[in-house]
Amino acid sequence: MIKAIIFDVDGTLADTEDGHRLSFNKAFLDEGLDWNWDVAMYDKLLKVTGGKERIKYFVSDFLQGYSKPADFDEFVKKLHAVKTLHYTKMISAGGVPLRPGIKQLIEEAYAAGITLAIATTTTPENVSALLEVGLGKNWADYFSANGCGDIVPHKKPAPDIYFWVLEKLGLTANDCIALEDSENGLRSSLAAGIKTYITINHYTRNHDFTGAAAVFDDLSDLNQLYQTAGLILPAQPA
Ligand code: XBP
Ligand code: MG
Repeated sequence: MIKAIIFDVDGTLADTEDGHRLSFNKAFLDEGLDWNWDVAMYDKLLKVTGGKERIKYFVSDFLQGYSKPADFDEFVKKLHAVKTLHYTKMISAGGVPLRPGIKQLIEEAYAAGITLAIATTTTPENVSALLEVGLGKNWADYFSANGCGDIVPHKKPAPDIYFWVLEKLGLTANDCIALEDSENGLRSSLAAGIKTYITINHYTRNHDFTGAAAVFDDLSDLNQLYQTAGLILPAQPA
């Protein structure tokens, strides 16, 4: 019997990555940098999770002739903080809705007594902004653990964030299922031994989902997930 559902955030709860991309570009502008990530570039950069790590990846692998400022780590931290301000402002203004079926799944699973948790690479501020809009100001009440960003030393595809959540919940991997959208996310949850269901998006549709329990376009028909995962939850109207 599944005791808990662990949710990834970006790309899974909501299609947020273009919101992130536009926020990075606004931060570059604010900081006087002539960098601009279009969809094609961002698609490449999504190979690396974590906004700070992604900026460093861009500088090391895609920028020619750029001389790093003296305290590069501080520079990246500040740039990422500016980006997060832009992103939370955009999300709080209702910029990005939850994906189909997500709100209903969270409400039905919570009502059925299934433990819910979050395991994400993004920052806690970004999670709060997204779920305050999507689930209301008491959104945190749904979740027994909220594993975000820098709380663990190694981000996805490392399993750290999923191990952190399992520890917090006091559950084993076999008690849980995970919902993810990307190859990095799947590798992370599988490395933690957690059965994982995928919903794809335009950035991840061609990723390698070997090992996933199932791959769905989205959760607009929750019965697909309920039946495949063996979740006994209110049936959807036929
Ligand atoms: C996706 C990520 C994040 C976001 C950007 O997280 O890798 O880095 O792309 O957010 P997940 P930050 O799919 O694990 O939710 O700039 O806050 O990292
Ligand atoms: Mg994701």
